[in-house]
Amino acid sequence: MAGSVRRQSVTTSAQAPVAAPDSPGAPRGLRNALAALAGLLSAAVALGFAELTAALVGPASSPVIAVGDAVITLTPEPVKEFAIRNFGENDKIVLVAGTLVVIAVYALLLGLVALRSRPLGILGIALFGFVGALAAFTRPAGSLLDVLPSIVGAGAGILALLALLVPLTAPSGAAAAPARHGREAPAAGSADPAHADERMVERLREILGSGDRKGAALDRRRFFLTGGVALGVAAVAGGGGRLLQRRFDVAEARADLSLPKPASAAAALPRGADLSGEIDGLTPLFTDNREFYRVDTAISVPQIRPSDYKLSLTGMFDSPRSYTLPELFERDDVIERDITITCVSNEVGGQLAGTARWIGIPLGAFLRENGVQSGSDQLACRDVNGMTIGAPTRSALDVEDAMLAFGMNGEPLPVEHGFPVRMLIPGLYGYVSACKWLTGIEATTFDAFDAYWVERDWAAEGPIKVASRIDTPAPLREFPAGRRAIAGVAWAQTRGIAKVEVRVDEEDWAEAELSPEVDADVWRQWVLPYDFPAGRHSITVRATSADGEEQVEARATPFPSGSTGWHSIQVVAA
Ligand SMILES: Nc1nc2c(c(=O)[nH]1)N[C@H]1C(S)=C(S)[C@@H](COP(=O)(O)O)O[C@H]1N2
Ligand SMILES: [Mo]
Repeated sequence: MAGSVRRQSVTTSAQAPVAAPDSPGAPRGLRNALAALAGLLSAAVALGFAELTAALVGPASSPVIAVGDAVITLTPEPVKEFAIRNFGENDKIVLVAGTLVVIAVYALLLGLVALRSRPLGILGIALFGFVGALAAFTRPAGSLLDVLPSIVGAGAGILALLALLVPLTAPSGAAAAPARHGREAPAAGSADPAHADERMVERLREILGSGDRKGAALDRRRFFLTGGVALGVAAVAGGGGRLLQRRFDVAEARADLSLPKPASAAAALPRGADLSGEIDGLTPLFTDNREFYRVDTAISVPQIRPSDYKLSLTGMFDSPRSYTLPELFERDDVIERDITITCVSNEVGGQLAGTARWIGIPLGAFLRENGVQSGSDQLACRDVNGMTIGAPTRSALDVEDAMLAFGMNGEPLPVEHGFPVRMLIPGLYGYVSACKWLTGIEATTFDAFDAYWVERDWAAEGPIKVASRIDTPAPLREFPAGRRAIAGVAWAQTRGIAKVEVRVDEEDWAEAELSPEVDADVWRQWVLPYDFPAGRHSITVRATSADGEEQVEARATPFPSGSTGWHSIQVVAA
């Protein structure tokens, strides 16, 4: 038999086995495909064990979440804005999906590399674990323990990879042996103590050596068996891990909480305060909690147990202290207020604004009580993950109805909206006033400290701009010619809206009817019935605040201090 260098020969232990013509040599394409699949399965096992470990350490230590968080932190502002603009509330789902796709591609390549060099394959998974560990550890609230899921995951991934490569690179002799010896004996050599060393070396080479040797046999059956086991283990570990992570969920604790009765209730709504019942497509006066826009940097929503909650005051206070949730709930100055909040990232005509009835305690009184010092011009607000939002101390003290809120539309704050406590300062964009999951307020100065968004070049102070938006008709809609309502909302928190004007095509501006004012901090709906002749029309809206500021016509992007421009849409009457 040509080229049949048998392994029995002691002298060949250092030689690479050479293809035996009768060995079941596998097509190269198939071996590569299976190696790539081995990479993918190993990644699944790694992620599965990481999730399982994260169930012990905490959800934020999961490498996918931690890497996603790191990506958010490191992403340049224009890209982030693009994501908020195009994916809106789904930006985090897109990010996690994107992270998983990158991991999958990496894993496929890693499988191919590992087929050629196992050490390189192992290194590849170790690197993958290192990135996860680094991301988890360097989170603002990260600890050394947070590296554990990545390390355990990488270890499990390496074992899975090695196990999956064995059937792809079984030495040809082994596979061919039974045929040659004509007996059922995969263990032919192992019973013989004389060959024990040789077997060891062989095993070692099998596990660590270059797998892509010519003629290595491919044991498909064993590969799919091992692969099936790997997939099952990954699913059980990952699924179980996710399930166990639910023990961190605070949904139940939130449901068990009852809000204090406010000492000062919201003012009664004026008659006909909400016009949305009469006009299809008009934004309701109050936004349902479930419909409320959400903007934050948290991939996994922070879960704070009410019993663990502590709000710490630090920095330039005369008598700083910390507060538990009952200490806040039991105060006798609890207020209930209707307030519209808006995001600096809102585009002209955008949806990043909402109105709720909030319950909380007055921020100004709270700060004074703790002796906030006159030298402080910034409050560095920290959430439970260490995210920072810098609010001007002046506004926190002086803006009427600025509050530490714990109730939203009759319920404890929804977890996504900052449970159990967030800050609200009417008239400022959320990124400088509305810190959710608030656990720390440090009285400091703008000179001494740049908060998260300011570090990313957003304006340090963020007063909201006068804005108005057309809700109906919807842009680019075709509707029957004739009379129909043009309607929408307008806001200028703390000042109030005095006037909304609408222009159709090149006609004069016409003043819209406004819904009764609920509060200067609440948006106003506006309506203008209009007779549309058949044809194409453009509709433009602009608002004026009660202190006489007209909405700015010039277009500006949200970055760095909020968009400006009149909202204008095209419609067709047929
Ligand atoms: N902890 C924390 N609070 C945060 C943010 C955040 O990323 N983290 N985003 C802010 C921004 S930019 C806005 S516009 C508001 C949005 O509040 P909402 O999600 O309840 O609508 O929350 C603010 N509070
Ligand atoms: Mo925002």
